[in-house]
Amino acid sequence: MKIIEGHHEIDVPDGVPVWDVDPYDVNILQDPSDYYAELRSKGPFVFIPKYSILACGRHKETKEVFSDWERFVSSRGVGLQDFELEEPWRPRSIILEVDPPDHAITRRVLARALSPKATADLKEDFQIEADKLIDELLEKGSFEAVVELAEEFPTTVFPKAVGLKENNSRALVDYGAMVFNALGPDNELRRNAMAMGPTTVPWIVEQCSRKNLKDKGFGATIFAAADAGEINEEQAEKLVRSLLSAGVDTTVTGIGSALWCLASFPEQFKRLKEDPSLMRPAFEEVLRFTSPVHSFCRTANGDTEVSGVKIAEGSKILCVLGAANADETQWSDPNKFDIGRRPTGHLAMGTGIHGCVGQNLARAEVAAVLTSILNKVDKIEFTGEAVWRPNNAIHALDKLPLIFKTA
Ligand code: OVV
Repeated sequence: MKIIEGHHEIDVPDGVPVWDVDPYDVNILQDPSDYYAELRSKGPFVFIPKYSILACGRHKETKEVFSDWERFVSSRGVGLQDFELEEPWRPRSIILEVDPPDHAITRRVLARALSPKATADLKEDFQIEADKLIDELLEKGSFEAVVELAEEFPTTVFPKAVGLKENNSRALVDYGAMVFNALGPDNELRRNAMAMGPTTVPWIVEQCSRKNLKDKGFGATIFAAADAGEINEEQAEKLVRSLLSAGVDTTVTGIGSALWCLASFPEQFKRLKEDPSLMRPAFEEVLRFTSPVHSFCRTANGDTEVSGVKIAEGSKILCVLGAANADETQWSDPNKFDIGRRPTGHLAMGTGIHGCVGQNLARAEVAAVLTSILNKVDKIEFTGEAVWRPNNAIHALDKLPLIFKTA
C-alpha cells in the first residue's frame, strides 16, 4: 500500500470523474466560487489524483458523508492525514478527532460549558464591549476591519468567557491558523503556520491547566466535570485546548465576513437596519454565502456506497462545505446574498453529532457586534480593496479597509 500525504492511495471508483485540480491552490482558496461550481457540476464525487482523495460538493452527498459518523469517521483525522497511518502534529483533539462512544462524553461536557444559558449570561458583557469598540471605530474614521474589529472583538471577549487569567491575542490567532492550516497538505501555507509553533504552542498548552483558569467561565465548567469524575484532569485540559483551537479563527472569520457582506451589499444593510429582526437570518446567510470553514474531511472506515459510488475503506473524502452551501438544487439563486432567505440546512457549522458545539457563542458574539452597528452606523463603505487570506480550511479575509458613517 502506498501512502500519499499520510493517507491511503485509492483506486478511482467506477464512474467517478478524475479531476486534476489542487483544492489547496492559493488562487482557489482566495476565490473559490468557480471551483465550487465545477466540483458540483462533475458529479456527486470526483477523484483528485494529486492527493488520491475523493471530494464532494453537492449538498446531498456532503451532508450524508458529514453526518454519518459510523461510515465516515472523524477519528482518522478531519484533514488530509489519516491518523491510522501517520501521527498527527499534536495530540489529537478528544472531541473533534474521535468517534462515539468516547465522543459523547466529551461532547456532553463542552455542550454544557457552551450551553444557551451559559452564553446568554455573557450577552450583556458582549454588548458593552461591542458598543465600546464600535464607538472607537466611528471616532477613528477609516480602519482595518480584520485587525481592528474582526480580531479585536473575539480576542477581547472570548478569553474572558473561557476564564483565561492571561491573554495573548497574537498567540490565539496564530494557534487558530496552525490548527486549520494543519488540515491541509504539506504545502507552504501549512509549513508557514507550523513555523509559528515554538512561539505559540507552549503558551496555549500552558493556559489549559487549572491553575491558569479563573473559577468562573467555560474552563471552570470543564474542570467541574473533572471534579465530578465525568472526565479526568488531562481530558479537561484537552477540552480547554479545543476551545482555544476552534473558538477564535472561526468567530474572527464570521465577524469579518459579515462586515464584508454588509459593505458589499449596501441594500441588504439598509434592509437590516430597517428590520433588525432579520439579524439572525442575516448571519445565517453570511455563513451560507461565505462558508468560513470551507472544507473538512472524513475517512471511510469500511467499504461503502454513496449515491451509487463505491467508496473503499481508507478513502479520504474532502467535504467541500462552501460548495454545498452554494448548491443550486438546494437554494434558489445561491450566488445572491439575501438576508431574507433563512437558509436552514446550510453546512457552515457542520451537521450531525460533530456540528459546531460553540455555535450559540459564535452567534452571540456576532449579534453583539451587529446590534451595535445597527444602532450606531448608517453606512459601511470600503476605503480600499478587500483581500482574502488563503488557509487550508478557512475562507477568511486578510485585509478589509472600511469606514463607518453616520447620516
Ligand atoms: C479546528 C477545530 C475545530 C473544532 C474543534 C477543534 C479544532 C479541536 O481542537 O477540538
